[in-house]
Amino acid sequence: MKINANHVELLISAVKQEQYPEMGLPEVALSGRSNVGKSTFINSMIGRKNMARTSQQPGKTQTLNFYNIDEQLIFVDVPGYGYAKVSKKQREAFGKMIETYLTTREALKLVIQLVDLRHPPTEDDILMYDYLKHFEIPTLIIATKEDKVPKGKVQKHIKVIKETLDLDRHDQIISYSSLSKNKQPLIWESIQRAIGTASEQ
Ligand SMILES: Nc1nc2c(ncn2[C@@H]2O[C@H](COP(=O)(O)OP(=O)(O)OP(=O)(O)O)[C@@H](O)[C@H]2O)c(=O)[nH]1
Ligand SMILES: [Mg+2]
Repeated sequence: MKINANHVELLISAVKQEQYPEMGLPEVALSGRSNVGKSTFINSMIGRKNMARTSQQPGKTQTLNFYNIDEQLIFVDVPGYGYAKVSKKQREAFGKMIETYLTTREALKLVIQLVDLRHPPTEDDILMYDYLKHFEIPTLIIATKEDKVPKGKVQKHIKVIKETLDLDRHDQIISYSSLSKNKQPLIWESIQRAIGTASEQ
């Protein structure tokens, strides 16, 4: 199976379970702090500039956005956490929406947890990662914005992230830049491995 993202469409922006698409495709969801680059990551992986809406301001993505990729998988873009300007009420609503999706969705095969390569993971990043592990959700860590870290320091930053998250030995971590798109084949490989069983049925 080769994913070349020739055919990409937004299936739905969902806020509740009844709206999730029922196409029987495996799903890969993005998770991470607001503004870490989740929507940009999706665009870079599918080679589109503005399929998933991005912004320099945090709090851009406010719904669960399901993108059909070549009828082979669905990328689910998710609102970020840790954005102070969102009201308490809205934060709770986002939290509930994401929690429902993560804990009930059978089609979910992988969560791509984005962290910022420049900084140690935040308290929220640690909570999120622990949450994913508690529910035994397969996770791929992408340490993004690699283009902003000097080459010689990348490994050191990766080590800090591994240690701060107390990374499970089964979980892979890949540093990445949505600008340079290096290591994209490695990430596709990892995604394909995660959705493999489902796509072979
Ligand atoms: N230099 C650099 N900038 C990036 C990279 N990835 C994302 N950005 C920038 O980071 C900002 C936020 O990106 P988004 O993709 O909108 O972030 P998000 O995680 O979807 O944010 P929310 O929707 O608010 O949760 C934008 O200005 C992007 O251009 C990267 O790899 N390198
Ligand atoms: Mg977004």
